[in-house]
Amino acid sequence: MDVSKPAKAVRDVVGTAAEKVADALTPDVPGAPGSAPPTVEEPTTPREPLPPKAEQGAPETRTPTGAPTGAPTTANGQQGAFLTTAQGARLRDTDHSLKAGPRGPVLLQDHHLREKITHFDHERIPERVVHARGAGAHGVFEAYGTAGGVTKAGFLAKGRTTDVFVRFSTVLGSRGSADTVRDTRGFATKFYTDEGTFDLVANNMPVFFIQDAIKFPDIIHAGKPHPDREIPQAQSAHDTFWDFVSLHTEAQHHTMWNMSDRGIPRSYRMMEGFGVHTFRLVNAAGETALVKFHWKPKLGVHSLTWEEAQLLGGVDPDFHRRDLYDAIEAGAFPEWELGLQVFPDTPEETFAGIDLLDPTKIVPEELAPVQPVGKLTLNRTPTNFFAETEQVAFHVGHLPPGIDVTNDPLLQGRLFSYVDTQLTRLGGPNFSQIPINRPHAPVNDMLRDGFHQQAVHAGVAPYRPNSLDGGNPFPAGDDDGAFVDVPVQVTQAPKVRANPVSFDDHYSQARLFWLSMSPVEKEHIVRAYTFELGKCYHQAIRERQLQCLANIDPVLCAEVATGLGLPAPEPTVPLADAAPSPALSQVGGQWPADGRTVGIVVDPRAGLDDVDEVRRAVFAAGMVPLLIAPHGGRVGDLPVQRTFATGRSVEFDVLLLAGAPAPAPDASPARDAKAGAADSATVDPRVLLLVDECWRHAKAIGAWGAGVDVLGQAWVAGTPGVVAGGSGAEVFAAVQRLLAAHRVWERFPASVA
Ligand code: HDE
Repeated sequence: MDVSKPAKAVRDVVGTAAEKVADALTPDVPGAPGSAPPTVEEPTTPREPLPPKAEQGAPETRTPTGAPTGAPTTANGQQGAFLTTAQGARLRDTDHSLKAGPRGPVLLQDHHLREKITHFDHERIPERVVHARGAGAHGVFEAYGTAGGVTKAGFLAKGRTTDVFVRFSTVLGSRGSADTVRDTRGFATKFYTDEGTFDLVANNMPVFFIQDAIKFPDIIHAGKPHPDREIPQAQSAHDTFWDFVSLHTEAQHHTMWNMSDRGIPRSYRMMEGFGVHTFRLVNAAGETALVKFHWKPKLGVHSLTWEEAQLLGGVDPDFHRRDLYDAIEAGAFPEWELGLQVFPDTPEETFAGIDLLDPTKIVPEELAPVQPVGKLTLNRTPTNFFAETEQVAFHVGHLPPGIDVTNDPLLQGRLFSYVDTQLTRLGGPNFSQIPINRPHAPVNDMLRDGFHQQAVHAGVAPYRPNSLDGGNPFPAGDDDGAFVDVPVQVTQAPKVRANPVSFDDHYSQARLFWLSMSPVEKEHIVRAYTFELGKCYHQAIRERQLQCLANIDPVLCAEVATGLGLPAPEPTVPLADAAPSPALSQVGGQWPADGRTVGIVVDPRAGLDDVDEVRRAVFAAGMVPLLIAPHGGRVGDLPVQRTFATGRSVEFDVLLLAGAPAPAPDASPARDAKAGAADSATVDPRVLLLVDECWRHAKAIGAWGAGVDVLGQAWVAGTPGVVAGGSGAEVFAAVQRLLAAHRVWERFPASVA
């Protein structure tokens, strides 16, 4: 019988490297599951549970009321070598129901069967109504001590370190939706301070769609899938979203951020974070200041290209989650600086004419610099996604002494919403006793009973005042670190459903953002609006949004109108006289490349000496090399991570070509549609596709040796950001320099100034 080409290739690999197969699977890049390599045979000798993976962290083992237990974090995990019931009785068999004879029926008395099925039936909890799709990690925050002048919060005192858990998220999609959709990202941080937990529940954009929380259900209903067909998932490119934001023009500033590259981050590690609202800080002397919180990523702010984001939605819907966890596992710990913009606490609550209570406005950093107050490092992945990332419960009202809220009407509504939603999502009022939510400060709250109560409260008097429990708990005074409700003066005014007049300006800062963009970023904004509005069915909605764009900028409006085939309207309001804020642009700098991914195409027939050296150089530079070869297993002594069939350019930040591999045995459209018309090619067409995609996504490409021929065949030789010749190490060094700018922007000159 004829052996097909791909089957033969597999046999060849297995045949030539049979003795190495188990070894070939040994992980040397991040991402392999399990803390020990599995054996081919099923293990049958009883042993204790394996330890967690080296990079995994878990909530500290505190009691439900915040006391340290000293137990290892594995104490919260499964115990013992043997399978048991939930009551700890050892079980002999979990594969067969208890039956009246081998042919049944099944007996109702089978407790193990019923327990197993019943528990499984209840494994799901309601997903978050927004921010359902997310990924969390453990870390530590170290304070610089520079905030002492404005706040008495102890965790910001010099040198103080505080454990944190951070959850990143998208807003609109369901739990199983793709990571790379165009959307705002959540950036929620739980600081386990010894004065009580502080939750900084932030986003990667500094403004919001609405000025008043009462409209939150409206914007979310408009952004979620249409209620009749439940499509589209995790998208803003649809009629109801644009219907709302074009009628409700205070959303235009946030919408502009979403249409910019900020809406499609390259990585959670490469996002800024913003507390959005203005908060009020109080220092040890009782003086107050108004502040905005900022997270600044060490790696800079970077984005995907739109086509990458779309391809990743199919090729790797877990792209951001994988990137975060792989980076931590590789030791490339993500870092951010926490910074404050500080404003005087005046009765008007404005700064440079900007209303600090309006969450659709920023204060440009050029007017109020961001002052660093500490550093966040994420250094542990979760041990259990559900226990940690899914059950973590944030709340904007979780504040330590020294930080207080303002009257921002959006913030005020959030103060209600977050507990309310956890009651349903986490099944009752005791969610703060779930391990990931347990405070690292002593808890004595007089809250009692309720579903899933885990504390065993002693005493008889959970009320105040009491004498039966010796008066405990006592109110804390100023010297005991009590929380400070700042006694802000409330202005005498009639009770109204109305906004301050300053909230009526809906366009000036959208224009400020547009004018602050570099030409290439403007191109991306034009194409995002054109794509999204092009996906709407109704012309009336497109026309209405074009009118909003006309009120922001005539060039932007005209470019989008051209793409939609509609006339560009005239503005209906005078164009704002906005000064650009260069800090808003993400291009033009040089940044570290920690944890970036380097794809290396190899040809097993060619020499691999250079490849090994380059691979080591990539590791040494704190990046992750992925070898891409015609087949899996090994090439020479080197492990293959991707084949031409499984690899896709969107997984890599840069591409290196160490060879010009001939079409592999599976380079046939019948086996891999990407192979296209393989017959006439001398290089595997999937390699040419890798080059083509990397090129159009403005990624640096390097080639040496036979790899240089591939550049010619792909028609990219000699173009910007394509490095050829020299040794592998020299090529990698040149590509590394290009990567510092994130992309080779000059490859595509912009048409919008
Ligand atoms: Fe949220 N938001 N939000 N939000 N939000 C939630 O709380 C809400 C807003 C943000 O990883 C929910 O536990 C209202 C602004 C993040 O667990 C819910 C309003 C900002 C997360 C809720 C806002 C955020 C949430 C859903 C308008 C940036 C994910 C599940 C007043 C500063 C937290 C949950 C996580 C989650 C309500 C507006 C950030 C329903 C009513 C502005 C990062 O309570």
